[in-house]
Amino acid sequence: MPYSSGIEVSTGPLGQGISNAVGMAIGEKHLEATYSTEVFNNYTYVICGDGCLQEGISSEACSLAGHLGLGKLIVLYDDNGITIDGSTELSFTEDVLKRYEAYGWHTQYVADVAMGLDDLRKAIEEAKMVTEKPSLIKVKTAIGYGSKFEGEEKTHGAPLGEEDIAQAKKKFGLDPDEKFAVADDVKEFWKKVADARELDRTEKHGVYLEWSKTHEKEHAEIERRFSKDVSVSVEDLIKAMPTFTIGKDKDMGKFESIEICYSCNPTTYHCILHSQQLVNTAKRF
Ligand SMILES: Cc1ncc(C[n+]2csc(CCOP(=O)(O)OP(=O)(O)O)c2C)c(N)n1
Ligand SMILES: [Mg+2]
Repeated sequence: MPYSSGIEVSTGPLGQGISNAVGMAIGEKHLEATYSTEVFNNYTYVICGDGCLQEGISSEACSLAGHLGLGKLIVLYDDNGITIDGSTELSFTEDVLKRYEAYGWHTQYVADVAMGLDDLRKAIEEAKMVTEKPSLIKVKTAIGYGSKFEGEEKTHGAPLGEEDIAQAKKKFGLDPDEKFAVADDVKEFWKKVADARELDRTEKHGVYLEWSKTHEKEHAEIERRFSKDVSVSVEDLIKAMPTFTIGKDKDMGKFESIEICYSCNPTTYHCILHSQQLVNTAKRF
């Protein structure tokens, strides 16, 4: 299994990224519980905005995350008080932290990140200590920080313009005539981060290889999962499925779909299926 120092998912549809993250955190918990906490122990971080938390899909996914107690899921909510159309006062005035608390999440509030990141770092460390609940950290920010339009929806998508960019660069001590430039100290900082991550990745891979020596069966299974080899063709899967006769077999639909899920199970054990209305109403478990 090639160890990765990180997997990033960026999405356009609001609510989708945070919902993906819930799936990724479920995946981590499942692998950890099935194989080893030594080998599988990553965190899933989310940076999301007001729009993501307005979307219905995020409510459903985050409710499940709270129910499952996904302690390694940490969400940073960019509370900038602005969406594409203007102030959040126009359409989003609920108490987000209270809602997430009701979902069973651990919640925190960081009032400022402009003057330093210590409070945010502390909040992330605290979130990591809470192992039984997912964490939401509401972080107060300003959209378009440094622009003349700071705090306004204009900075959401419209170009700031030459003059505004130049004055913002001056404010941050950058040369306004230099374009697409990355300052040396920034490059240096990220080089250090990349080196540390690479070291971490190599160390974790070493732990996995060591563990694999005494867990041959599990090692083979993990390698199979990560090579995306389901070892079965779609044709064979279809052949293994039970057949039903329309009009003869009662409860068509619900009943058959669970039977089909079960017929796939021995070969697709690495898939997590989530279904509704299939247990009691279809008299199956
Ligand atoms: C499902 C979905 N609906 C609508 C949009 C269009 N849209 C793009 S950004 C945005 C507002 C997002 O506001 P927020 O998340 O607060 O971002 P900010 O303006 O603070 O950067 C909307 C409605 C979208 N991308 N996805
Ligand atoms: Mg916003």
